[in-house]
Formats: sequence, C-alpha cells, structure tokens
Amino acid sequence: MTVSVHTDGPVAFVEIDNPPVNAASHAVRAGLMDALAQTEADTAVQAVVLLCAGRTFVAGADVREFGKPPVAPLLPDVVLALEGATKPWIAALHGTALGGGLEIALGCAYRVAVPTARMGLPEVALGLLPGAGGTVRLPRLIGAMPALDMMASGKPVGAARAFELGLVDAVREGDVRTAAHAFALEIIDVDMPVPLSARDVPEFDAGALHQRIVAIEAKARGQNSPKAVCEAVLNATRMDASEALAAERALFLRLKDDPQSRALRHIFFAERSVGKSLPDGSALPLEHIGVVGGGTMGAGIAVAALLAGLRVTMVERDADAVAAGRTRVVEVLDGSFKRGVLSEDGHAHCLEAFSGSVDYGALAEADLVIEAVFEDMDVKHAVFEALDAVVKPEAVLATNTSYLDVGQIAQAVARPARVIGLHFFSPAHIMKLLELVIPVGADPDAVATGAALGKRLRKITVPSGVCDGFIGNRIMSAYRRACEYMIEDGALPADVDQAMRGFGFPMGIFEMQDLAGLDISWAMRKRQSATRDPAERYVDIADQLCEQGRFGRKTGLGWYLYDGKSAQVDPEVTALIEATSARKGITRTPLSEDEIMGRILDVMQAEGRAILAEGIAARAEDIDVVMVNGYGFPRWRGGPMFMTSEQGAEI
Ligand code: T1G
Ligand code: NAD
Repeated sequence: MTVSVHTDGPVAFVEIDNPPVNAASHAVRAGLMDALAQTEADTAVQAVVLLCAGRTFVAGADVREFGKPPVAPLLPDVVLALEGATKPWIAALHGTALGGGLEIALGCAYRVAVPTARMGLPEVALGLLPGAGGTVRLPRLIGAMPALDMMASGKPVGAARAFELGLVDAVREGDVRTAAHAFALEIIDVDMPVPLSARDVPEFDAGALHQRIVAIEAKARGQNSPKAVCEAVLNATRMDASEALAAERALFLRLKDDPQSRALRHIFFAERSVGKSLPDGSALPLEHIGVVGGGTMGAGIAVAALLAGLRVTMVERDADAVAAGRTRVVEVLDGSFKRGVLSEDGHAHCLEAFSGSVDYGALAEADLVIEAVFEDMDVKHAVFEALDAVVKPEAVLATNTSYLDVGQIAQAVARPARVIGLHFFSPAHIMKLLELVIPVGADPDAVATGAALGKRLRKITVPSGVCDGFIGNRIMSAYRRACEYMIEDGALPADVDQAMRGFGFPMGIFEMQDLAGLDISWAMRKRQSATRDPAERYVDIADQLCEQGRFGRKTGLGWYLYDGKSAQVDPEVTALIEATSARKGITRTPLSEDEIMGRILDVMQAEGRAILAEGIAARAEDIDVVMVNGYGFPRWRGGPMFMTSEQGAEI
C-alpha cells in the first residue's frame, strides 16, 4: 500500500511507503487525496500525522514522470487540498524532505522534524523551480529573502536552521512518529494556524531583495531556472496567493520543457546509473587502504579515505617524504575541521586512523593499495613489484595514473588480474569524479572492490577501458589540440577562453593549462614524441612557451601574463603565435565565438563516439558524467553526447 491510514485515538497516521525515496508519484498523490477524504470523514479524527516509511520523508516529485503527460491529481492540487483540511495535518520530517516533499509539508498546518532531518527546494538544480506552491508558501512562512536564498541555491538546511527560520514548528529527538504523535496531542485543542496561502509575505527590505536578485541573475550566467526563481519570489510578494500560484505553474511548465531542464535531469539520472554496466563481481571488505606516494594526489586520496572512515597507511620514499605527505594530509584535515566540514571527534579519528612509513611491509594487511607516485612507467613498475612482494594475496592493487597503460603497469605483478586503475581528480578529497579503469582480464572482484571504494568515498565512479587518457583526459587532449590548431589558424588564446566561458565553462582551456602548469602536458608530449604520427598536424606553440620557462601561474608567465591574481594578454605570446603561423605559411583568419565553440563540440563529440565504438566507455551518458564532473562542462547543457541528441536545440 503506497499510502496507508491508521488511527490511534484522536490521531490518524497517514504513512507513505514508496521506496527508495518516497517520491511523490501518481500513486502517492492519489493515495494522499484518498487519505484526506478518509480523515476528513472520520469524526473520531482530530489531527493527522503525515509520515514516510524508510529512510526519508518525500524527497521530491517523481522526476521520472516528467517526460510523460501529467496525470491528475497534480501535486499543486494535492498540496492545496491538504491546506484546506479542516483538521490539522502535522508533517513528520526525517531524512531529506526535498522539493515536492517540502511543498507537501508546507501544505500541512505544522511541521515537526527530528534533529537529523534536512529540508530544501533543490529544483533549480534540475533546471526547474518549486512547482507545487513552494515559491508562494515559503516566502509567506520564512520571509522573502531566506526563501529566495533557499530556492535559488537549491541547498537544503538542517533541522536546527529550519527551526530558526520558522520553517518547522518543532525539532524533537527520537523516533519521528513518536515525536509527531506527541506534538499532535499538544495542538489538538489549539486553533489551527492560518494557512500559508492566506497569509501575507512578512515585511522585507525591497532594496536588499533587488540587490540579491541582481547577484543571483549575474551568477546564473546562461542558466534559466535561477532567474525564474527570482521572478516567482517577486510574484509572491506582489500578487495574492491564487494569482501567484497560477504564475508559478506557468513558469514551472515553461522550465519543464526547457532543454536546460532536460539536460539537468539527464545528468541527474546518468550520475545515479553509472557503473550499472560493471561485470558481476563481489567486492572484498574494505577497512584498511594503502596509499603509495604522499604528493598532491596521494595526500588527497588518503584524506578522502580517512573521511570515509577507512584506516590509511601511506608509504613514501624516505622519512622526509613521509613527513611531507603527513603534513599535506594533516593540513587538509585541519582545513576541513576549521570550515566545520569535519567535527572535532571526526578530526581526531582521522588522525588516529592515519599512519605513514617508508616500509612497504606496513601494507601487508591493506585490503586495497593505490599508488600515486611519479607518472613514469619504470617508477610505477618498481612500486608494483615491491607491493606484490608484501600485500596479502586477495589485496587489490590500483594505480592513479593519468595516462599510462594500466594493463602494462599490471605486468609488474605475478597476478595482473588484481590490478585496476582508480583515476582520481585533483583535489582528490573534493572532486566527485573517479574513473575506474578496467584492463582486459581484470578480476571482476577487483573491479567490484574498486567500485565499492568509489561508493564508500561517495564518488561518481565511471568505468573506463584502457586507452591513452581513458575517457576525460582523452577528450580533453583532443579538444586541446583543436584549440591549438585554432590559435595557429587565427584565433588567440583569449578568444578561445572567452568562447568557452560564454558557453558556460568556468574557465577556458588556456587559462586552465596555466592553472595546472604547462610543464605537465609538456612532459607527456615529449614522452609521446617518439611515437607521434608525423603526418598528424602538430602545433609547437606550447613547447615554445615551455622552452622559455613559461609554465603558467606558478611562473607568472604562461599563455597569459600574471600580475597577482588576474591573467593579462601578453603581447609576447601574441607575437610568438603570429610568428608561428607565418613560419608555417598560414594566413591567419579570426574565428567567431560560435565557430570556436562549434569546433570544440565537434571534436568532443567525435572523440566521444570513438570512445564508445572502442568500448572504452559503456554508455554515452558516462561520457557526459565525466565531462560535467571532471572537466567543467556546464551541467545545464547535459554534456557533449547529450547535446548530440539535442542537436539543433538552442540550449
Ligand atoms: N524522483 C525519482 N527518483 C529519485 C528521485 C526523484 N526525485 N530522487 C532520487 N531518486 C532515485 C535515484 O534515481 C536512485 O534510484 C535512488 O532514488 C536513490 O537516489 C514539484 C518538480 C534524495 C538526497 O531534486 O537529491 O520535486 O539508482 O542514489 O545519494 O516542486 O536522491 O536506486 O534506481 O541519489 O541517498 C526535487 C533529488 C524533485 C531530490 C538521496 N527533488 N534526489 O540521495 O540516493 S523535482 C530532488 C536527491 C520536484 C516539485 C518539483 C537524492 C537524495 P536508483 P540516490 P542518495
Ligand atoms: P607528486 O609529484 O605530487 O607526488 C608523487 C609522490 O610520489 C611524491 O611525493 C614522491 O615522493 C612519491 N614517490 C615517487 N616514487 C616513489 C616510490 N618509489 N615509493 C613511494 N613514493 C614514491 O605527483 P601527483 O600530482 O600526486 O601525481 C601522482 C600520480 O597521480 C601521477 O601518476 C599522476 O599522473 C597522477 N594524477 C595526477 C593528477 C594531478 O592533477 N596532479 C590527477 C590525476 C592523476
């Protein structure tokens, strides 16, 4: 039964049971209408507790229904009906009451939360806005500004903050059913509160609200939903509820059909379904992780594992390197603690769970070991040979290599099937993307263990086959080459970067290279020079910059000139580019932003199709997940492969 009703004296309990997150599907909506009719008709009932089975109160409308024609009763109508109940409904909040779930709670007379409950209106992250009255009722309950902030950011608030805002009437310890039952008995003889849609928006500073709206719209860049949220909040402050609800509905329907929302819903589900294509294997227990190499990545990986409650042993070359690695780990943990991301106990526990050594024997009990040593095949082979001699037979060995052949690295151990690639992204304790690189012949249990580690670290783990650069770096190398062709043909770095920023990237490819350091890809190009196809066009502008020691931000000079934080166009680089074009007999012709972005997308999509054809990626949406979560591809455009499917749609 999706929605059940049972009574206990004067209190009726309406329970929703729609796993996994009690999404407000058609069955839930119809069940609520039936429960409302039943409790209204039952004269013994004086109050109604609305609660959910499982791990959370309603976590939103059922997003899977959005692609289909809406079926009555629609959620806005259900909320309106609940608001018109003659008996007080108490929403009993646990887990994450989000979107339509919180809107259902706003239709109730009261809201009671347990301390761990979180609630929010994240629709903006799906390219939508709250479409069941949230933009009208929330400002009337907590004020225009806090409501705008919640809906434009999409960020949930915890129970304590919700109580401060007036979003919930009480925060009660213990079981949510018991707490709400007790609350119901307390209010049974109290006059019902005025329904939210019958209230006015509390006094607010119109100037401050306008300034906040200007800031939100500026930050939204090309995204439509934050702007729609601003419009809806202004409507809520200027219209009566019924007019504002009608305006909200119109905005919601417009956004629902907007390609940006289709893109965001595509990514939402793609991120949750990655890894469904993995071979059947059983993951080994994970309690103790080894990390070899305590540099940028090794330290980040160690912190990610510590934060997930794992024990971590770091092995480095010598005592000084161990100390340096430990310092990097402690600094990141201290930072997390200072920012309130990590509790004092959690901080202490992480420090206790971490150890460093120069002795590979310290990894004898590790369940899985990740190496993050220099990007050099010989060094990695030596590390894997050393590991093979000490780790337990069932331990999984993983490499964090960016480009090297994982299958070739695996040849360094007696049983290569135990070796996988776990390609983290810097900073490893923050970036959610993880490429799980699966060499041919890898043991399915080793692969499943790698996937289990990704889940434990709350990463988005995308399986990839073995090729140069796996999925993300391979596509980035392809469009980096295309961008270098363009600057040799007539564009300048600033033109390309502007075009990418205008498309929605946080920064362009040349700004990004200056940030990461030009020397990294220079080393890779030098390594590949022996095997490079002489027939393939090669642009040596970046090599020229590196030969001049222009490695980017860290040297104050790269593609741009850096005086402090900002990047300036450097006439010397422009001259070098123009001289290179001349040397190659190229007549430079400028390119428009659309032409630049058109070429970049064409190359991304062509490389994506090749990656699919070669079986490196299992699904086109996996490529989108990688590009959105690891390479700054704007989420509200869905990814390069999604754009192929939407070809021609202006998004
Ligand atoms: N609809 C349908 N399925 C959903 C869903 C939803 N809203 N939310 C989650 N799922 C599925 C998900 O696909 C996965 O399925 C499983 O639940 C577990 O999810 C009118 C229009 C709730 C914080 O945006 O943020 O309400 O892979 O892996 O990490 O105004 O899911 O197991 O088959 O993410 O514990 C607004 C979206 C909708 C919340 C749980 N609500 N969900 O996180 O599990 S629009 C949201 C989440 C709306 C109204 C508007 C998270 C979570 P499967 P999971 P989790
Ligand atoms: P780094 O130079 O910061 O750290 C490498 C560490 O390995 C050093 O601390 C060094 O002392 C240690 N080391 C070298 N040989 C060792 C040995 N035999 N035993 C133990 N420790 C040894 O490098 P990094 O940026 O952390 O990169 C490490 C690996 O991760 C490389 O393969 C790199 O391609 C890959 N990677 C890097 C990034 C990135 O953005 N930096 C992203 C993904 C993957």
